[in-house]
Amino acid sequence: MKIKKDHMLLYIVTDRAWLGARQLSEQVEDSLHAGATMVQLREKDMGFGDFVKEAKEIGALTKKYQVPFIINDNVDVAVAADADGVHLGQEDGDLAEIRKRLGKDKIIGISAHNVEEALKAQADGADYLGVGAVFPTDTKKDANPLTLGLLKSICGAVHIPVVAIGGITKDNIMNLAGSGVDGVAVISAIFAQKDIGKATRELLDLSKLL
Ligand code: TZP
Ligand code: MG
Repeated sequence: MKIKKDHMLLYIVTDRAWLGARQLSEQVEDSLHAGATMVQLREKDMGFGDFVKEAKEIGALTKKYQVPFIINDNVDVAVAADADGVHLGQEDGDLAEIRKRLGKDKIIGISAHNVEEALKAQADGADYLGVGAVFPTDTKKDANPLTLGLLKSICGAVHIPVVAIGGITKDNIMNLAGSGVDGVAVISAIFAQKDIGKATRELLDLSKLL
């Protein structure tokens, strides 16, 4: 699957922290049903076998809703589960090598925190950029906040799609208007919510106004 700017509108990134008695696949499907435009499976503490099994399960859902399915960090899991692509940080390996391994049809997203990283990722063949943290967040403890001015500079410097991430909620998303982002990537604003469908619809409607 090739990435389009519209896939960035509401990019949901999973987190098991707020599962309670529910299954992750149920939460993801609630959001897909309500219009989530892209899904990233993010597991920081899961063994390979379980990660692949879960990736196949979530991947089947994203196929049903025809949205891209991305694995955070783990290229081996993405290959084993035949995901649509991977999302990598600056320290997660050599983009050229990973591109060779995945092939040209898979999606590679890269986290960028300044114009230099953004331009390098684009030149090296990244399909989209994740840029943040645009607001303070408790979800990723080591995320450094970046100014809206810098976000705007990054968006202006590249032609590939850019998604903002970090602390985005329905109450602050409109502060991103005019920055040039193509959409928002969120964890807690979806997965920590009681009514995931409602949270998805609200954020998606606002994201379309950016
Ligand atoms: N990368 C930068 S901030 C962040 C990640 C993964 C966490 C986003 O989570 P939330 O709950 O949407 O702030
Ligand atoms: Mg990473």
